[in-house]
Amino acid sequence: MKYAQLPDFPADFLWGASTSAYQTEGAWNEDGKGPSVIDVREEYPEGTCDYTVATDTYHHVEEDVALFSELGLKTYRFSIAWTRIVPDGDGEENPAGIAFYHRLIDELLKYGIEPLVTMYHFDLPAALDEKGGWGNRVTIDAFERYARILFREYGSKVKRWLTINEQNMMILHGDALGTTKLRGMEAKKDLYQQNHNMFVAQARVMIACHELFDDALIGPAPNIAPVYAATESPEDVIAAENWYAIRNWLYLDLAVRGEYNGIAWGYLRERGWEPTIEEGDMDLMKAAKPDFIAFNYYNSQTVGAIAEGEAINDGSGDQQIAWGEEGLYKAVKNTHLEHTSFGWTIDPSGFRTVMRQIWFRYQLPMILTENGLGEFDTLTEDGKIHDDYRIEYLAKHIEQIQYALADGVQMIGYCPWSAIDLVSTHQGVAKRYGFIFVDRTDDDLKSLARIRKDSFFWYQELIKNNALPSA
Ligand code: BGP
Repeated sequence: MKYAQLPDFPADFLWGASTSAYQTEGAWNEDGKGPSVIDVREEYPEGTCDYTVATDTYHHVEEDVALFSELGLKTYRFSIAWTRIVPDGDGEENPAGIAFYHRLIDELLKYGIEPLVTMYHFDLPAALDEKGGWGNRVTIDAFERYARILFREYGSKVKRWLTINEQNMMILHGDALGTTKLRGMEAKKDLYQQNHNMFVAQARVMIACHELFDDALIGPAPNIAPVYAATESPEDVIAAENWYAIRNWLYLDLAVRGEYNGIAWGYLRERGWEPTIEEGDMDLMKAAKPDFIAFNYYNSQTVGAIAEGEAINDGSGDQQIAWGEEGLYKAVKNTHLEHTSFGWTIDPSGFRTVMRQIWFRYQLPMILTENGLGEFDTLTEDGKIHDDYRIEYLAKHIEQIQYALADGVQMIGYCPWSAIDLVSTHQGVAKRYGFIFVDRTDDDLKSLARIRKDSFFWYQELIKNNALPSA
């Protein structure tokens, strides 16, 4: 459906930008920080760097926040490294790490930028991982304790919290992200136990947040992708619905309604992967209520039914990771969509689809916490980065928010990935997302100078006018 006129963005719309700790901070072992599962990772895709220096934001706090202010951000979404606060996950607190985030938050508040804080973005403390990670319920207690330290320290300054970033990606693609040592299908039972335990931990933290503060808001932050059926064949439609439920709704149904999605549960039961649910777990999840839904959107997925013994297709993978699963679905190439240089589908209208679906399913305000274009950027001789392709990508997605607003959806903010260049999770530094270029490559740290890209000035104008600049 088209509209003759699209609504304006609400006056208080939260224009922001996102990052995560391990992809930007560097200083991986400074000032008492303990190692996370990311830091102890042994393998990286060929030609990509590790995360030891990253964007070195740890040593550029004032400079970077001044740039975010110049950009006009209303909010900045970043994550706190659990291992800076509690280096081994559940032992002594680290005052230097706690002080670092006070400095960052104070700097943001100085410029009137609202901190939007992710408590956990893939970087589980390595010491907890050694004790069984999320498979061990000790980690639930450790996460609640860590969250309560964050509330104690930053609760008077931070009013919007995100619990766990992309729990579904950690469960579905943990080996690719380096977030779990488990490999292969035989590990799935353990993974779904970890999944359950993470939900219990999240529920405890949401309840604690509401008990401690009257004015703080908290929500989950999964990655949500629409799943299209490859054809009008009823089998393909069912395959798409199944994958939709297992990839997306499992995570939001538990976080919002405190219920296991029926299709996802059927899948787990059929394979013998149901988690052990302890007494009180489901009551706790029912009692925990998020105030909003944050979600990350990059692309859509197109799937079809898979015949017995059929090879898994490599048509159009989920973020280039998931291609299908025996007895469940196969990925199919969507010939209607273009791809980025890194092979991810580009699908702005899929963004509208998920905004509508999430809203009409849960009726909670929504904020987009990641969306963006990973591309090779070139620093040209004029000392600039002419990333018109990124501007086009963002403009097309932002326009979809206006369509969704016209559809009656309550979108309250948009925080694209990423505020500044960082180390990508799968493809190193060469794959850039930021509004601000950072002068380094995968094998040469160079000057680490910050340079405003063309998209920086474009987004700055957009925020100033609270409207898309005319093309
Ligand atoms: C999301 C993660 C981010 C970020 C992004 C882009 O899954 O939450 O941390 O990495 O994907 O992915 P990539 O860096 O692999 O291009």
